Amino acid sequence: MTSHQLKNPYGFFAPYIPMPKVRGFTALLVILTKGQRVNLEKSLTLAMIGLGWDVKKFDGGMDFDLDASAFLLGADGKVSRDEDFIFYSNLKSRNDAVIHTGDNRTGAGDGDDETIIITFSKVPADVAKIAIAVTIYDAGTRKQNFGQVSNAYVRVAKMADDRDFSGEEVLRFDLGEDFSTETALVVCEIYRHGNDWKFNAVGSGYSGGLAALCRGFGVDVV
Ligand SMILES: [Ca+2]
Repeated sequence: MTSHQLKNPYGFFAPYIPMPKVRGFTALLVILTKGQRVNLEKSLTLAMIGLGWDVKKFDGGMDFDLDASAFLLGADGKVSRDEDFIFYSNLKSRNDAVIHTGDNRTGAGDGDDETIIITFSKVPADVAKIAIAVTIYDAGTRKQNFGQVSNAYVRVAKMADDRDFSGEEVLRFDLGEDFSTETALVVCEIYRHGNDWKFNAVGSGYSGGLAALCRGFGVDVV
């Protein structure tokens, strides 16, 4: 099957890429590039945000622990309370709208390393945007950065229920190799647009790790 241009359900022209058959079936998904924004279809009521990465060879000798997190932001781009920062020590948001399924300490193995589940109907009305980030745990002490990380991606899959971790993949954004000394990445944003939700493939790197991101999003950092 060759890649070809078709009008897809998201309303823009993008190549349809067949999923690898190793997943058990062949489906169609939309591959995004940095900065691209697309509508999430209304039938996507329960979404799994899967984040994955590999670590290049390096001689630090220490474990490389990347952490996914989600910031539930108001219209001003800040959290309205610290509990709206979802990460390895605060796995569930208000109303269970956003759930982090748990910390992976090594990133070993294939497939998603950490996942976040969003139930759109449960997202509180004062949340305008959900920013999804990946940061490097203890990057300063371990002298680690995203220049040592490869194959980072985020993908969105449609879940039939909250145990469906093999649902249909609808979006994927590969972040490429554009990073060097950064220790935090805002991978994507999922935001309200009228009565719909949209996905923005952000892919922006920052220094200062998770603490700097927290300060930027208005979370009190001890
Ligand atoms: Ca982790």
